Amino acid sequence: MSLRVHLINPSRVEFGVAVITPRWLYVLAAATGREWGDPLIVDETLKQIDPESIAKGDVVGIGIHTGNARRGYEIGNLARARGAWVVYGGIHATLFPDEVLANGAAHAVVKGDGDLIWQQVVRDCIAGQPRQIYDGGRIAGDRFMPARWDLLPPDSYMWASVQTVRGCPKHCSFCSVWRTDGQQPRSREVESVVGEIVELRRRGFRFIALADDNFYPVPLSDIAMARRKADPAKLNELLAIRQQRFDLMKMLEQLPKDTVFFTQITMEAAEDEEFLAAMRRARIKGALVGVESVTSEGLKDVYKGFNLSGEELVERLKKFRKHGVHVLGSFIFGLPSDREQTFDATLDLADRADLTFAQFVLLTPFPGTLDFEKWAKSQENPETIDGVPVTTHWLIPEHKRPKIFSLHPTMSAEQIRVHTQNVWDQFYSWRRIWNRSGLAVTSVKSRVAFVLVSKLYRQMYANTGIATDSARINRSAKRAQFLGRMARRLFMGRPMPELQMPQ
Ligand code: B12
Ligand code: SF4
Repeated sequence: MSLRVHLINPSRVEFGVAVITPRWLYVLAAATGREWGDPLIVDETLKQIDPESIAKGDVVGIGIHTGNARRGYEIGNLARARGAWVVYGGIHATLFPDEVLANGAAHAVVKGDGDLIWQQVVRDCIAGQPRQIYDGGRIAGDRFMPARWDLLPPDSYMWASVQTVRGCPKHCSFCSVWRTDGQQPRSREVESVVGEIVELRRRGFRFIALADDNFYPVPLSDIAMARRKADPAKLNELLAIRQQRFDLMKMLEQLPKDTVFFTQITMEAAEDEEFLAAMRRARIKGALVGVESVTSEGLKDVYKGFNLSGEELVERLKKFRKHGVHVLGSFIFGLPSDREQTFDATLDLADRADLTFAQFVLLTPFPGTLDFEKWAKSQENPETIDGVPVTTHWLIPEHKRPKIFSLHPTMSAEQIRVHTQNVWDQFYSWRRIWNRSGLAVTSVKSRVAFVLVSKLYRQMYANTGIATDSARINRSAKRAQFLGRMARRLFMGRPMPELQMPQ
């Protein structure tokens, strides 16, 4: 049999169905080209790989972020033992190429964007001469590859993901995006983005995640600043990016009325009525907003001074809802300024700010972030678990990995974990979900769907992420599998093979 290219998204937990398509798989599939046939795509969040599918001389591409790097390394070792060429890419490989070479049985590591360089890497492997390190760099927005959605497995995903802009001008301390993707927003061409969405709608996908770091990369305050500084070059650049956002939304507006979008955005967008109105017309009905903390001290902890706190925060979040944008509020627990009362205060705010969904994540020093650098420096003699220092926590077996890394000034790690679990439990209690469903949708059928999706979200992200015992994690994965199969049907639409590009 002739050699094949494999693209593998590692995961230790499999759900049978997944919420969002891992976009890199389908972008790299497009970047592979047709010379070696269609790549074999495996997303382990659906089903684990079959080692037998990998043969001697095949090229195996593995994409890793920090959370799944360890599973990725297992796959790499397995693939290499079967005689395949092993290549890694993704954010974690970009940050730690040497670690990947040492632990992942890698022949090669690709740093940065894979779109343009991947075909060369495959070719070098097949010629038996891969380089150890390739640098894909940060490519310009107009060179991003549209994904190969024709390779999607049937009945597996609820939402497809399309990226419209990469990079973020902010500099939050817990986030690596502005350092790896850069602070200069790189917008994709509008036609290319909409072309992909049209193809997905033809296939029956009507829920699309705009998988951007920040869908609102040019706040009005930055434009005002460029005006004040009388910097015409900067001003024109910002206005052009802003205009491109409006052009995109104008085209989305013309897509079939049952098409719905979800994105990630900073809360500054709520100050911009014109932008919110365009979002409503484009049917961008949901947005993940990084609230992070409900206190001004907490916001200072994470360098997010552009966020609001207290009552102003409630009003700002409500503004999204008034413009038809449902908010998934994202909160971080375990910040140095957090106290026991912060948990209840956060739950109370989430209730009062009309949030439709919320996630409560534990402060984790992800590499590539300012938090990580500060924390790693503070660990003179880091604790080790199974011989692995906590400063490389992602290499510790998942079930033994600490959930909290920094010593908190007033609370124990277990206290923070238990309080966080409790906030998830309360926010997603039957009573609260049912009440929220009445505000979010009207018909009984839609309310039932809302309840289902809320429970699914909780099972997938709370219990598998924060729980410490593997029995609870397995139970949650099983429940999520069941809910996921039911929920998927609600998300799909009637295929529209005849759908044309809007003008
Ligand atoms: C959309 C998104 C999500 C979505 C959808 C996830 C999904 N199924 O795709 C949701 C909201 C569910 C999500 C969840 C989480 N996410 Co997220 N997410 C993103 C986001 C914004 C975009 C990802 C994307 O689709 N990009 C588009 C594709 C095309 O780009 P790409 O993945 O970078 O791939 C390119 C290159 O990296 C490279 N490449 C990638 N893989 C490979 C493999 C090979 C072989 C090669 C050659 C090249 C290559 O080529 C690709 C094309 O250029 C990124 C930020 C970002 N800019 O990437 C964060 C990001 C990946 N997420 C992050 C995190 C932390 C999480 C969570 C842990 C958050 C949480 N606390 O719950 C969870 C984990 C979920 C999980 N278990 O995987 C971090 C990861 C940090 C890190 N060091 O690992 C990021 C970078 C954001 C951040 N703030 O720092 N996420
Ligand atoms: S958290 Fe969001 S706003 Fe902050 S740097 Fe990252 S992508 Fe930008």
